Amino acid sequence: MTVTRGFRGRHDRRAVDLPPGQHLTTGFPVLSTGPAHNEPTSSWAFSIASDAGVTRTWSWAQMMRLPTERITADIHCVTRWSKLGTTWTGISLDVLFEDVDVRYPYALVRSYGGYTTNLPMADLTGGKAWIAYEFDGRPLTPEHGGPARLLVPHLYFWKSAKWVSGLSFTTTDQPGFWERHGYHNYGDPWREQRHTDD
Ligand SMILES: Nc1nc2c(c(=O)[nH]1)N[C@H]1C(S)=C(S)[C@@H](COP(=O)(O)O)O[C@H]1N2
Ligand SMILES: [Mo]
Repeated sequence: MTVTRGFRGRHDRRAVDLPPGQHLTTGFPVLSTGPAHNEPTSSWAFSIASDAGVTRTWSWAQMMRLPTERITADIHCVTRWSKLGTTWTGISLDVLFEDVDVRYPYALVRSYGGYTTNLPMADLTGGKAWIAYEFDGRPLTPEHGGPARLLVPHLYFWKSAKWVSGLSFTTTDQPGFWERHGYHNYGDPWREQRHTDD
């Protein structure tokens, strides 16, 4: 099928913008392995650790004083729904990494409740990943990861850890929860990296 780019309207992005095997959803499905683990902002903290010990911790108040960005991104769940043009407010991980030694090849991201997911550092830097705390102009709801979640929209959405609490730099790649349970280690939706051997 041919789509003339000039004729693409807001509601006609399907053919060109959907990764293989995905379909559009207008809702916002909730996918979690268990109950929501939203931490009150009074006790919420985000910490970056390395094998040299805890490197940096930000309280909610400290995090909210950092420069924020409005992000518009398409999101793709491995269960085949995609949502185009979602809007978020968040803090780029580049901001958090400014005064941290980031000379590590991988990170293991962790969440309140124990969820983990692994990413190469190259996918968390360079304007590709955020700590998101607003969706569609409103505070992130608990079921979608509030008060804050990781947002890495260029990879399948399981990499976007809800109720995020921090990350650890690692020298070797340490698979996270879904990566140990049959999902692909990297998860590029455009290459359909859904399962371990895809
Ligand atoms: N902490 C945590 N983060 C998580 C999950 C989870 O179970 N726990 N599920 C992942 C999966 S598989 C997907 S598709 C998205 C779903 O996000 P949503 O519920 O906001 O749509 O969150 C990801 N982040
Ligand atoms: Mo998912």
